[in-house]
Amino acid sequence: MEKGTVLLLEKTALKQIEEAKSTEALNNVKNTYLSKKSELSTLTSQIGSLPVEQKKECGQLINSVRQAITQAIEEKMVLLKNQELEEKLEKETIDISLPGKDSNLGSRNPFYVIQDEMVEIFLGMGFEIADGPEVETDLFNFELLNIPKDHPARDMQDTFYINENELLRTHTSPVQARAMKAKKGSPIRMICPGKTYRRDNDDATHSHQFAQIEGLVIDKDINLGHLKATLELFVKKMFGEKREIRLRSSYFPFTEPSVEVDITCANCNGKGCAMCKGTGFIEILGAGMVHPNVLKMNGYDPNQYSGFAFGVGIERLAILRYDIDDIRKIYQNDVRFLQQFKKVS
Ligand code: FA5
Repeated sequence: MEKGTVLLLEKTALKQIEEAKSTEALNNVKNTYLSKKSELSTLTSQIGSLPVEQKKECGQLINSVRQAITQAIEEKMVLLKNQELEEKLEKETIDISLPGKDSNLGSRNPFYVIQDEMVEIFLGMGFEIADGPEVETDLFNFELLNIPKDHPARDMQDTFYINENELLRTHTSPVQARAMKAKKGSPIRMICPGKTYRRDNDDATHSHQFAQIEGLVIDKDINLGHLKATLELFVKKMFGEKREIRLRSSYFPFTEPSVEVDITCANCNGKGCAMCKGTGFIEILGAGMVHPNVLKMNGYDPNQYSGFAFGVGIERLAILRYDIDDIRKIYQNDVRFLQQFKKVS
């Protein structure tokens, strides 16, 4: 075994280690000089066959070369790993001055904007929120509201029947009866927003599914003046101080007297135009004093208690407020329509 060959091997290896530019290249060098198939390993295996006097010297030489190469590789490896990490970190820096991706924010349906606003106004007047089922019984939807089986008023509110006794409620008024039963004869001041259904033909102002907010106040000495003042305040908060209301006599089996409530037309300021069909007013809700029969049927003594109730269509208010020409647009989910309400929602 030539000493010079081993020293040359060391020199070449150290040079290659020094020149290695990446951990990958350095691993290749390591493989070449330190693996089992390397020249150094072959030389080691030949030591056994050398004459005794050379064995020790050659063994020591090969070991020191192996150590030198191993140490040089280890030191260079640390260096290269740090270098590669720094390069990677530099490449991955985030440019925080780049403009972000614009996310397309939606807007609330005008229906919910109006519903929340209405609820807020009534909560401010001290009303509580009550709730009732959309699949209602004939008893609550009609009977307990003074509309018995053969009553002609049922014709005005035909609906979708589940079976003979269950139906999709035609108005939120059944919640009046439910609230009275729950309060068991004590005073009530509640509103109930909710979905209602009718077998109405859909057109610009009618939908087979729509929503109402029911209102009910029962206490001692409640009169029509309380109803008028409450609705007047509601309309002014909703549509502005200039809006006036008008009460027209009407008929509902569950109120006596009954009224339809109109507001002055915003389009013509009450002068009369195409929108209000020349009348200067637009109808928004039905209301009245709770019928003594209804009080009696639901556990209140009409000689001690009186009350008023009203039912207002939410979509009808939404189309009036935003000048929407067709009530069906509220349900069609057309983004071009909905995006117009970004500012208000
Ligand atoms: C009623 O539903 C009564 N329950 C209201 C009431 C409550 C009277 C308490 C007295 C005491 P009416 O059928 O008029 O009444 O409906 C009330 C409101 O619901 C209407 O003024 C209108 O705003 C809305 N409405 C009725 N039918 C539809 C429909 N098909 N599509 C959209 N809105 C409707």
